Amino acid sequence: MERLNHILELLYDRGEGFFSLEELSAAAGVEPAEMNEHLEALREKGQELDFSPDKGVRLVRPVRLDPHLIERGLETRRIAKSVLCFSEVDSTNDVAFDSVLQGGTDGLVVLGEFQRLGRGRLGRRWICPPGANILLSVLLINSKAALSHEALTIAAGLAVSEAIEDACGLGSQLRWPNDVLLEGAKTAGVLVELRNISAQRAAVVGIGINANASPDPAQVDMPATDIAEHLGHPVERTEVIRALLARLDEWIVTIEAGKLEHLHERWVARCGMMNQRVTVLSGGRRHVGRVLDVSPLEGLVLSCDDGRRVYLPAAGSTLESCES
Ligand code: BT5
Repeated sequence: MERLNHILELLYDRGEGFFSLEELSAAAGVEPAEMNEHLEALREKGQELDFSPDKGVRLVRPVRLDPHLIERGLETRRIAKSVLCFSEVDSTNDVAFDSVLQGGTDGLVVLGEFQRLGRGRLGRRWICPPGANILLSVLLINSKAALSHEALTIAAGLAVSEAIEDACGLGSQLRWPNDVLLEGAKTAGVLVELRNISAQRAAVVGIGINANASPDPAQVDMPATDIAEHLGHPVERTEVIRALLARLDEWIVTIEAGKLEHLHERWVARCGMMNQRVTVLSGGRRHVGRVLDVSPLEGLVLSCDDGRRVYLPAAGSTLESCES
C-alpha cells in the first residue's frame, strides 16, 4: 500500500506531465517489470490513467479523491487525522454519524463521490452529479459546549470561502446563514447537525461545494454556479479539500478556545448583507428589517421594520430576500 501511495503521489505531483515507465519505476524504487501491476492497482482504486506510446503515463485530471493525497503533510490539530472516501453513499453526514457506533474518531472526515440522498437544511435536497464536486462531512465528538451549531455553521462557510481563495485565487461572498456565493450565485452550502449517540454528543459539519459542475437550474430555487465556471478550467478537488480542512481546523480550534471575535470579524468582512434590508423566515415567522450584525453565538441580528430587535438562529432560518 505504501508503495502504491508513493506511485500515486509521484504521478499526482507531476500534474499534466507524463512519466516514462522507466523513470516512474526508478523514482518509486520498483522493478520496471512490476510497474504495470501497480498501475493496474491504481486503476482498481478508481484512478484514470492516460497512456501515450512515446511519453509514458500520467493521471487523468482532476483525479478521483484519495485519502492519501488528501491527508499527506496536512498539519491539522483536531480534524482529518483519518479520511475516508466512498464511491457512493446516501449522505456523507449519515456515514459520519453512523461511524460513532463503529469506533469513528473525533475529527473523522468522510468524502463521497456521489450521494443518493444528499440533504440541505429544513428537508431540502442537495443535488450533485457523481465524481465532479466536493461532498464532505467532519465528525466532532465530545466537544465542549462552545462548539455550538451557530458558530460551526458560520465557521464552516468562512472556511469554504477562504479555501476557494487559497486553492483557486477566487474571491467569494458569504450569505447568512450557510451559503457561499461566486458573483451572487450559490457555489457551496453547509449543513451542521447535532445528535446524541450513546451518551456522546456528536456534531457533523456537512459541506457541499460545486467544484466542477452546477445543478440543473430547474432543480434549484436560486442561481447556482461552480468554481470551474469562474476559473475557466476544471478544478483539482484535492487541493480545495486540503485548503478547506486546514482552514476549518483552525476555526474549530479557535472557537473551542472561546475566541469568537476573530471569527465574527472575518465573517462580516466577507458578507455583503450588513445594513441591507432582508426578509427572513425563522421558526415559522417572517421577519423584515435591516441587518445589524451576524453573531457567532446568537445568529442574525435584525432591526425589524416594526421597531423590534430580533436575534435569529442559523438553524431553522431561511433568507428569503436581500435588497441592496
Ligand atoms: C444547504 O442547504 O445549502 C446545505 C447543503 C449541504 C450539503 C452537504 S453535501 C455533504 C453533506 N451531506 C449531506 O447530505 N449534506 C451535506 P440549504 O440552505 O437548505 O440549501 C438547499 C437548497 O439549495 C436547495 O433547496 C436548492 O434550491 C439549492 N441547491 C441544491 N443543490 C445545490 C447545489 N449543488 N448548488 C447550489 N444550490 C443547490
